[in-house]
Amino acid sequence: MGSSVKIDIKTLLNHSLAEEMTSDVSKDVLERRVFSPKKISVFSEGYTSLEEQPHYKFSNDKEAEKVLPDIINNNVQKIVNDSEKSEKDRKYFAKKRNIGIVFSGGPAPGGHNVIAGIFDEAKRVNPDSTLYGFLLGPDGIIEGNYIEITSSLVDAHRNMGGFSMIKTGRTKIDSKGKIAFSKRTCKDLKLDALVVIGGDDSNTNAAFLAQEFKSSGIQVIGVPKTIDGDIQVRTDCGITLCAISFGFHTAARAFSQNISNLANDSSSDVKYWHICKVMGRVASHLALEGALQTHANLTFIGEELADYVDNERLDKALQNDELDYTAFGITLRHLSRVICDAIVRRAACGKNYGIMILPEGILEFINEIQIFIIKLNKIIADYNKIHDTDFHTSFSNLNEKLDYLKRLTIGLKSEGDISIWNLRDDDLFNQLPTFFQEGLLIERDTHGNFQFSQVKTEKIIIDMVEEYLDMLIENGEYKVGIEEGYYRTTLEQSGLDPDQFGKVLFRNYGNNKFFLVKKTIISRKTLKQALVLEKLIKEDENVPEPVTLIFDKSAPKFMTQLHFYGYDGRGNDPTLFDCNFGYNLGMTAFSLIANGSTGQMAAIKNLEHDFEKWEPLGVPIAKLMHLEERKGSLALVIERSVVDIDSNAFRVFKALREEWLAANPGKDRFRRPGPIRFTGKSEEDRPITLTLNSI
Ligand code: FBP
Repeated sequence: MGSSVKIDIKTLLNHSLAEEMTSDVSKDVLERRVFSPKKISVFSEGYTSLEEQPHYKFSNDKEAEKVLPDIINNNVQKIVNDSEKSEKDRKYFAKKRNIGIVFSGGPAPGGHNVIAGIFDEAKRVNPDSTLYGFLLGPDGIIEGNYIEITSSLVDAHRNMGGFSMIKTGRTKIDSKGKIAFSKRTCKDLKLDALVVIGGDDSNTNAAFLAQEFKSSGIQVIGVPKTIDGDIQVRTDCGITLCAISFGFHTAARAFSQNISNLANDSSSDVKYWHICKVMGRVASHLALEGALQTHANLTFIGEELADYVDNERLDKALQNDELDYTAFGITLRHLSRVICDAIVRRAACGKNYGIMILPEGILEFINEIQIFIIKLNKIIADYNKIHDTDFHTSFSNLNEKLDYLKRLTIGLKSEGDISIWNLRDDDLFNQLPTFFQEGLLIERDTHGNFQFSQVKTEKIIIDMVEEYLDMLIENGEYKVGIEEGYYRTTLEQSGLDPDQFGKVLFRNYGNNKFFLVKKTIISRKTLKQALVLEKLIKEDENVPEPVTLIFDKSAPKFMTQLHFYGYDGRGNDPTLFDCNFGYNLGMTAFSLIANGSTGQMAAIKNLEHDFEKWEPLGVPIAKLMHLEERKGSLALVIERSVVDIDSNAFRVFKALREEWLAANPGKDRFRRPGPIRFTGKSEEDRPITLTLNSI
């Protein structure tokens, strides 16, 4: 720095440039806050009404009919502009209201815009209305912990990611006590309506609250939120009423940008396989969208694996007039073989690197693991039911848990336990690595879901891959292909005859662009033996350096980098699609409230088309419910949508995946989706999956 005078720190910090550069609020945030999302035309002014749409049919679940009698007969309702509203209806529409809002479950980009949409409509219609935000999720309702949502609070969060305005939580309002406390909070606040912004489980909860609150006149409206994309609404005859939940697009774009950056790095440094686990709980929608966005070399879609049939095994059994049930569904071992095959094929073309996408819920579709998950769910649920304590409290460490499982197999169980855990289960379970046993025994979430995000799925799979690749190295099958031109120049520069050595070194010399070292040459020692045998060198001579160099380059190292994409995408600021989607869902929720609905979920039809075609709807939550295993017993929940392997999006992926694997001498086919852009024309309109499915 020489003799230059240092500016004192106080003056430096007070300098306008330093203040601007160190402000918590970046220019992007400022731009986001003032951006106005588009409004569906019905919301532009005046009043809306609801048009019943009984032609959209759903088959009711018998249990839902029994426990949700007051909302099970709701129809789909279309929100329309209504300038002819009667005076009485106008008064009801515009009455002063108190509305409570709660986030439930994991954050999803676009959530703040749902609140902004409700706020703007509620205040436009009646500036005296008040919005309350329950803090930290459903706990805020139970415990009466809330804040008033003011315009300055809303303005600070417009078009911003996260749920930080009022925060979120995963508590389920499922007991009589919790429902009573919630009712008391809502009554104390004189709420007219409660809006639950959540996933399938939270909207399930919203339906139960709608039923419970009906007699008190408190309306309950759900809003479909989740990055997982597994809340989709289709009628019995397959008409799509809501193609996706908000947050999915942003998370998928955020993951994809990171994954495509890795593709850039990996194809430059050519030494790593990047293993990218992406969130999505059970469904593989995010993995599929990620594949379409990035053209990663290898992507697995859990839903496809579930349908896998090992035909070889099946045929073999059929020859003896037997049916081999183990041929249906994929095993971990088989999955690892499929992965190895792709790695070996790419390496043969000189590409010992690549990008692999694994959905976080892939294990759910692997038979042997799914059986463990189901059995352990049941064992834990039974234990909790029989004993007056919680399984995870009683057995705080893995050894105690394993010990309990062992006791189930040898009859030391307490009276009443059902031994679905047999010796074979115990043996197989004990063969799993400790971290994976711990993962499978992890506590289920409040809704009884297996917590996939906490299991190192990618590690268990890659460990098996590494083990098998070692075998393939041993028997000479896994080799890095040597490019013909490079080989020739390397040898010719040292005065060696490429043809003479090529025939001895390679198994496909002369008829390929990439040469593969013979399977028998697996070490420098076996290399020398081959050259001596073919009299290219003498026993006491060294292998020529260029030949050793070529051999070393052909010997693969399988180096991986493991990544987990989840929380980062969940917290991303929303794409334009999610800004618009969230905001219009908020206005839809308000319209449903102002027109007297309850037990409905705000939805938008035609998301897969241009914005001009978007249609706001209310969808009856009770009609979307069915019985499902949760915590070892059947519970009424909203059915999750998983990837449809007959959909256009999946079929396009399937048709192109061989090209994207690029196990050929050509170029990789990576796609650069680019960063999420808030302004500018390059930001896409909607998820690729939706666009393809609309064709
Ligand atoms: P929601 O279903 O609540 O939207 O949460 C989605 C999700 O991000 C899943 O993709 C993931 O498996 C899970 O949440 C992670 O949960 P947690 O926040 O408890 O770690």
